[in-house]
This record gives sequence, structure tokens and C-alpha cells, in this order.
Amino acid sequence: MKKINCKICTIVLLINFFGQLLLAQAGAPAAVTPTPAQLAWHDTEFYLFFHFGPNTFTNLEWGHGTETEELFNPTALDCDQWCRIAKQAGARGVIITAKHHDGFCLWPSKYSTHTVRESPWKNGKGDVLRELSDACRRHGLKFGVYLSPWDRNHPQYGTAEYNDVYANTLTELLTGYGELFEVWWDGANGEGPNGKKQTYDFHRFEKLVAQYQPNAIIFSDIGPGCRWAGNEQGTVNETNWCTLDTASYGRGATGPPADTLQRGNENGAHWIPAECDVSIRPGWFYHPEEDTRVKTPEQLFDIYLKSVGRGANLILNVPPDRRGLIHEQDSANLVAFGGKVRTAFGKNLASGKKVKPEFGGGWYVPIRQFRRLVDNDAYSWSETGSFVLNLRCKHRFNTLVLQEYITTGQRVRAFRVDIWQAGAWKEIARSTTIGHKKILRFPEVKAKKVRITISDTKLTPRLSEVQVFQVKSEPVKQE
Ligand code: FUL
Repeated sequence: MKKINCKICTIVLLINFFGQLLLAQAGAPAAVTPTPAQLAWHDTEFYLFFHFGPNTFTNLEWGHGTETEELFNPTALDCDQWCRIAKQAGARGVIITAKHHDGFCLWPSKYSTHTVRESPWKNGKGDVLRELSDACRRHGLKFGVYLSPWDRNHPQYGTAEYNDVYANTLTELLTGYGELFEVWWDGANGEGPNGKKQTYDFHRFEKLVAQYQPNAIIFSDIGPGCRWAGNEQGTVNETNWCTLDTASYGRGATGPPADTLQRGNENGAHWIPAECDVSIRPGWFYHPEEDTRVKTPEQLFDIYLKSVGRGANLILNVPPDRRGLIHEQDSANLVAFGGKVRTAFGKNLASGKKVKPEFGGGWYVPIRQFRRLVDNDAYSWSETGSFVLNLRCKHRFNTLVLQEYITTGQRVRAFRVDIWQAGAWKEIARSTTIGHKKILRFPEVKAKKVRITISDTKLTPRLSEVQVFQVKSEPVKQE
């Protein structure tokens, strides 16, 4: 009897030993991981974009750079109104076109004579960035700036001196308006007023951002903080890796192909997650004739699912009008959209419920660790394989939210969802990558037990959240 006990002991010890070995190997962090600033950026998830400037008054999308400063004269500019609406929409930050391609600066830059200072607005004493950054602080929103490298106004554009101008104007923004969470570099790049094209010293500009705003994320086709998602519809591919290879690519026309930007590179060398940009209207700037073409709350919700719900961030453009206010139609649709998101994800049916690993999937992980998946804390995590969520009683639901613990990298390639029905598991959905967040919708089911199987992964999967919802609104039909 003693001998048998001893043998069992040895086997248990061996299993434990190899299990630990497996765990140590499999649990090693993936090579490419986000910086703490990028993690904070991922949590920002959804923010508004404000395109505002001379184009607002000329009805153009790309100003020529020759527009007179006299044009810029909003009659009732109110950045608190912008921020109130942003908050109600559920946005966590805003980014404004401090300077678009026409070169007009929304702040009184010392390095340009084409600014708010030369305009009649507030007798040349105004500063839109000051008003907006102050309002953001009052409303608890993060603040970021878009500073177009392409400048159709500046006389030095197309010469080495323009790099000084850009560096100086960038420094004004980096040092004058408090903390910035993102700096946006548009890839559009044409000729200057002198017919010349510019070679940009992006390396120098990157260093300035690192020096003055180390927590700011730089957006461009190749990051380094986050990447363009490859379209202006606000969506990213269902398979979306946060990693990207940038060697041999530049910004703008020399950027990675759209398909790569949509998916990332599974084994990419750098953590450069996708940001999806889209406008609530057909154009980026305000045009009165588009007042009837504002995206509906349902359309915005669909975009949200295909951006935030696919592990990317969403930047939604809402152009202030000639008064300097967000138009009533945009405001109504945004507020309704915010309400929709709050209602949709208001009641997590999985919260605090039981989760158990399935044999062969995460079996070496203590069961109590699985509770971290249902604690509504995206920073507590468990290693998982296949696991079963027990909702305690039967519930109707049609949406699942999964979050990967991306602090140690993105690992999951594919997963499957089953429910327990009539004595057997029945598959109801499957998808590919997870990343920061995956929102998966499927036809409504009624069940008590849900099984999630990570069917393909680079390393031992680490999830931080599994949530279950019954979302009322129907998905928007594709056009
Ligand atoms: C594009 C620009 O050319 C558009 O005017 C707009 O600013 C959009 C966000 O990026 O590249």
C-alpha cells in the first residue's frame, strides 16, 4: 500500500513538474508588448475628432492655403458644448485639427502669419486650442492635436527651413496646452505654395514628442504609437493584430498597403495598434448641405462594433459648424449613440458568475484564478485554455465580450463559443483575434452554460475579461 502511495506521489510530482515547466515556457511574455502609454491609449477606446478651420467657412475639404484670415470668424464658439456632447457620447478624449493642410493655425503661433491672431475672431485675441484644452480639463476628457505636416500656405514649405517651422509649431503645441494623449500625423502630402514637395524630418519630430510629452501616442501610417487602420470608414478587419512591421515603409504614399494596415502583422516587430477614423458626415469639415446626411445612432453603433469591438480605437469626427458649435443633428445622433452603448453594455450577465477550466485547457491553473475573468477588471487576468462560464440560470443573450491581457502581448489567433443545449455543446459563434477587446454578436440564444475554447494561439492565452450581454438593437444592414 505504501509502495502504491509512493508511486502515485511520484506521478503527481512529475505531472506537476512538467506542468510547471510547460507553464513557465508557455507563460513567457510574447516578445512584442505595449508600453504603459500605449496601454492607457487602448483604454481610451473612443474619442472625437474636430475638423475646424477656414474650410468650415469656405465649404472646402482641402483649403488652398490662400484663404484670407478674415474668413475665420465663428459667431458663438463654445468648446464646453463640444465637450458636453463628447461626454454624453461616451468619448474619453478629443483631437482637434490645430492646423490642416491649408496651414491656418487655430492658435496664435509665433511661426506663422496665417493664424487666429490675424483673424477678426475675438479681435485676434482668441486661441481655439486654449479654449478646448481648458474645456477638456473641466470635463475630464483627454486632449490631443492634429498638426498637418503638409502645409499649402507656409512660404518655407518645400525647404529645409520648413522642418524648423514644423518642429517649432509642434513644440508650441507640446508645451503650451497641458498633457496631450495623442499627436496625429496625416499622411496626405502634396505641394506647397511654392510648388515644392517637402522631405520631412520625422525623426526630429518624434524626438520632440518623446521629450515634451512622453505619454503621448503618435498616430501615423506606421506609428510609432498607433497606426492608421487603412480606410476612412472607421472599421478594422475582424483579424486585427496590434503588431506591425514597418521596415521599408514610410508615411503617406510609402506607407504599408491598406490590407496590412487593416490586419496588422501577426508576428510584426513593433506594437502599433490600429486607430479607426471616420466622420459622422460625408465630409471631414462642416458643410450645411450635409445636415441631412449625418450618420444615425445605429450606424455609429455598427462602426463601434467594428472598431472598438475588434480591438482598435475609434476616432469619430464631428465637425463644428460656422457658429463654432456642434450642429443639433450631430449632437442628437451622438447622444443617442452614447445611450445605445451604455444600455447595450450596461448589464453583464457573466459578472461574478462561476468559471471553470475544461480538462486539457488551462487545467494547471488554480480555479480561483478564473474568477478574475468575471471581476470586471481588465487588469486582472488568468491563463486559460478552454473554460466554461456558468450563468447560474438560463439567460437570453446575443453578445460576448472578451478581453486579452495585452500587457504581455497579443496571443490568441482564434476561438470558438458553444452553449450547453439538450445535453450537448452547440457551437454558436467563432472568431479570430481578441486583443484589447472583442465584441462578438450572434443570433440570440437561451442558455445557462457557455464554453469558450481558444482554438489557436501563439502562446498560453491570457484573458482578462469575459462578459455576456443581451443587446437589444439589431445590427445595421450592410449597404
Ligand atoms: C486625410 C485628410 O486629407 C483629410 O482632410 C482628413 O483630415 C483626414 C482625417 O485625413 O488624410
